[in-house]
Amino acid sequence: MNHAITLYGLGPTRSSRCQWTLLELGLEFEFIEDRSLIGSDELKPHHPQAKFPAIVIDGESLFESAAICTHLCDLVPAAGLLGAAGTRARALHNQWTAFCLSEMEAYLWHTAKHTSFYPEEKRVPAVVDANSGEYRSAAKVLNDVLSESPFLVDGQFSVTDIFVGWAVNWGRRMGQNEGFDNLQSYLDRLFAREHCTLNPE
Ligand SMILES: N[C@@H](CCC(=O)N[C@@H](CS)C(=O)NCC(=O)O)C(=O)O
Repeated sequence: MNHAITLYGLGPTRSSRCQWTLLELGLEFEFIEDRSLIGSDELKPHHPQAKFPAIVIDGESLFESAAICTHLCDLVPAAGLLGAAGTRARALHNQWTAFCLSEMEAYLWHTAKHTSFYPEEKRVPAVVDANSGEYRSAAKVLNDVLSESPFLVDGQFSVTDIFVGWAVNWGRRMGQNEGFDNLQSYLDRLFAREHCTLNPE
């Protein structure tokens, strides 16, 4: 089935999760990459906070990268990137995306805000160490799981790895993955994929 798809995003930001998912699924899409749309009235009909990513599928808007990637995979079940609703594979996908967002990515984002995004007067340096401890506690969980399996769900690549891999790579880029060798091997497996959109720098 053909869909009219427009993705709003920018380079290796969280929109790259959606871009990678679309490429893996073989779906055609228009990619609007325009930094000036962040915070704009033009983007608000698609994302109420005018952030990236946002997507429009057959005229319907959707935001939040986890919701977008999961929905895209539901549109193309034959691609095998996501277990069907009600299966153990889908439950594990839900588990790891929730874990990734709440136990890992939130702490990286908080640190990024307090080290570079916020104006100096709003930054609280004390949060950085606390955030690092929280992130690394969760990263250790993944590092242990990945000693048993190359990927997070049923031992094979899935959209869960596109999603979680982005946060693990952000942790690496922020110097937070030291000592977690399985996370680096995991990223190397992801970097090797043809459609990978993770920032390797
Ligand atoms: N939880 C959201 C995060 C969205 C988000 O914060 N996106 C960033 C880019 S990666 C953004 O647009 N930031 C601009 C801002 O915060 O004003 C998701 O996963 O889609």
